[in-house]
Amino acid sequence: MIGDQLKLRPGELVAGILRGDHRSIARAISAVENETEAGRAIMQGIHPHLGRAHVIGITGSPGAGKSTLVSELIGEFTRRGKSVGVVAVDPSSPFSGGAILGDRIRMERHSLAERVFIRSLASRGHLGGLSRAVFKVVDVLDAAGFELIIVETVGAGQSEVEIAEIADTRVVVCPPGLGDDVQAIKAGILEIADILVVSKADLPLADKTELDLRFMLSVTKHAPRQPCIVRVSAVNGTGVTELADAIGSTTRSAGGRRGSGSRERMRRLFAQEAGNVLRKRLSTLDSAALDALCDAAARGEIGHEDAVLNAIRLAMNSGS
Ligand SMILES: Nc1nc2c(ncn2[C@@H]2O[C@H](COP(=O)(O)OP(=O)(O)O)[C@@H](O)[C@H]2O)c(=O)[nH]1
Ligand SMILES: [Mg+2]
Repeated sequence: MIGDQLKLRPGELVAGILRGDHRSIARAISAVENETEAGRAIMQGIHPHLGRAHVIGITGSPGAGKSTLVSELIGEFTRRGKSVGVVAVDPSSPFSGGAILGDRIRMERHSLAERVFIRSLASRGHLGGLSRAVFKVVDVLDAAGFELIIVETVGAGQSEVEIAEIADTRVVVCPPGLGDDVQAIKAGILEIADILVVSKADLPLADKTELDLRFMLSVTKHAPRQPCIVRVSAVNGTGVTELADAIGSTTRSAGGRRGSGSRERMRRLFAQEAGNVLRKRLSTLDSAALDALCDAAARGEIGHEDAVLNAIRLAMNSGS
């Protein structure tokens, strides 16, 4: 039966991942993304094989030129003999650089196709769930032996924080013509960025964007890290080499997911996950004590905050 043949065998998939087999990788990603039993077994199986990849986060507003940049970087890194995994999280345009990339892969035939793996993840409008999925997909690609893993996400509030948690190197893409937006986003990006890319450097306003960024950096010299600025134009084919060099020189510098920053990252992940676990337990818990607590809260007999803490205690003691 076809159904039987397609059935996921975690052990075989793990072996396939470790061999770098693309079909196994794709199927394993689906399993871990959907949080199936097989997915959990796969994550356990690959656990001893993690921590080798250099993870690069690329973030910026929609249309900033991220996917185009990813495409250029794939070309540059593979020319340097590297293997590259890509995870694109972009609800608006699921890897719009795909066309360019498809052409390139067709041009260079098998060799490149084997050393590059691209996966788009749909945003589920659920930040915790999404970042969890991205962590896992990055781990699968890491276990598969990709030397560089690029994560493309739309930078908007929370997701900038997410990328800081995932990546060893954080690249923030700043397209020309942001105007006052540069000011608006500066607080967030300066804290997380290792590299600021002025994208679409062929456009006239790119000079102004670069000046704005340089000014921002000059007034925040006390910041713990000073990001570097690289101008890139996909149209003119300039700046990609410099960007790849800059990425290379940041390897494992400032913490990253396996470095000194990992304790903080785990703590934030726990805080996020704890909410999910509690929410699930509380909404499914069958408990007379909880019913009584809800009634008491509804009648105003117990303060809201106390009621919530009591509910959490009930959920914790219910075990599972
Ligand atoms: N002029 C110019 N346009 C670019 C450049 N890079 C990307 N674009 C265009 O910007 C638009 C958005 O690019 P895309 O890579 O999909 O941005 P993303 O949404 O950040 O992934 C597309 O129409 C690209 O053709 C560049 O270097 N110069
Ligand atoms: Mg994109």
